[in-house]
Amino acid sequence: MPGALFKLHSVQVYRGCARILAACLCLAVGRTSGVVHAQERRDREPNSVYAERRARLAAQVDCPIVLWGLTGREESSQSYVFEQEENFYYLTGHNEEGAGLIILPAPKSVGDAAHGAPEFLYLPAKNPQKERWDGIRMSPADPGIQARTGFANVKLFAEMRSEVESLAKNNACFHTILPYDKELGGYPHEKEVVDWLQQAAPQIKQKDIRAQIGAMRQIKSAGEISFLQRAIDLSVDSHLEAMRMMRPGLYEYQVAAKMVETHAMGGSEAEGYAPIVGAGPNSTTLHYDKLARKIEDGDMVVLDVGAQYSGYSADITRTLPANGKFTPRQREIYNVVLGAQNAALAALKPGMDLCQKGEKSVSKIARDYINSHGKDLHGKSLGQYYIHGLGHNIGLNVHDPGEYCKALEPGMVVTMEPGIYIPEENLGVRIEDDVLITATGYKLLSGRLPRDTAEIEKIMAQAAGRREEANRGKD
Ligand SMILES: [Mn+2]
Repeated sequence: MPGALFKLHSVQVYRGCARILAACLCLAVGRTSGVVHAQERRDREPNSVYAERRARLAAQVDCPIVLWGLTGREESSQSYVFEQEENFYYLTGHNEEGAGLIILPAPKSVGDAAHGAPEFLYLPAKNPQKERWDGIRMSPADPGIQARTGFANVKLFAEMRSEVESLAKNNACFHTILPYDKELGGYPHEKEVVDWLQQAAPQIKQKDIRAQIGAMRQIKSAGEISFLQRAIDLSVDSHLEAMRMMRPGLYEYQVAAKMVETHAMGGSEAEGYAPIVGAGPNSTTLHYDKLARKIEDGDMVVLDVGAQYSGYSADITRTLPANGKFTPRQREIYNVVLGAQNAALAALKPGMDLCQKGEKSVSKIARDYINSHGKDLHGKSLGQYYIHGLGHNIGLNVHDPGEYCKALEPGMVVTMEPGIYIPEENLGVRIEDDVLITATGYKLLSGRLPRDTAEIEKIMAQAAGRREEANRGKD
């Protein structure tokens, strides 16, 4: 078998390729080892990391955990590219359609624990006709599927229901992800899984496992932090590009397009969220996503744009003067927001929280700063124009699971994003950075991107100078 030969004597075979006699063999080896595997765009953590997460979850439950990945039919848009449901991905690293997962509770006796909890990954059957259209997918019959997925038991998805029925005979409950909104059924995927479980095992009580997985997702592994850092670095690059190109006359969508290009060329597989580039009056709309305005001289421009890398999302905002120079009023409001961010950062460490109030609240520190600095046109304090929270966890979702009033812990990654939005003045400012909570304080993961008005003006002036020079060169 060429495959076996390649494995045992790869060096010799490689050298042999130089000889015409062996060329055919090499071609055959190249084809079998290169193309038949399912492909993934994302970088992944080692299988041991996902297995350890499943083991930790198994140790917290008394009933089987039953989950589905997304089917790929959740989205009808023609531009949709499949992305796994986040909790399923967090536990498996599996990013293909139509998978299922069962994790049995960890054995309670010490002797059994060495074997770990039985767990099963369910995958669709191999479908060569479908693969001609959509590409190769993993299936239970693939050679080496256990090593590839990190599961000792990989079965056909069609067998999942009978396993659930059989488990229902010996268990009082199942854990799954229950829909947020019981009245309306929540997201269709969650409702679908719950309905399927209800049909397969009508007598079984369903319990929500969302909070347990959410608590684990809040503390990032070394691998997750490196993916987040990559997403953040690409976003810092795109914000620097935006600073260099920003000028009156451009459309908001042109600035956004450049930023998205920078992310994509750097290996980002998707945006973390729909890009926000809001100029003038649009700078006061928090989630402005129309990108329709022609940027005018004198506009402030809020850019809230972040890349996703291998599933993990950055979340970064800068606010720029369209013409490269802050007016005194723009600078005043900008510096109140910056001062609030710096005050919050100065207090940021484990034990503090993002609660609205209380002794440990960094949110309160930012709000107090805004309320005690600057005024609106009517002499009123500015807190009323700060209409959102100070920060949130980021990770597989740009708004990752987190509890605002829970103490921050080392390994959490959160945003720090105070803002002031004054519609009456067409003046919105938000400054948003991403920070890792460390044992003693924090690390500013987006620290390479300037926040200071003088630094921003300098970068914009240098770029304007280079543009002028280039234009003169054309004459
Ligand atoms: Mn944010």
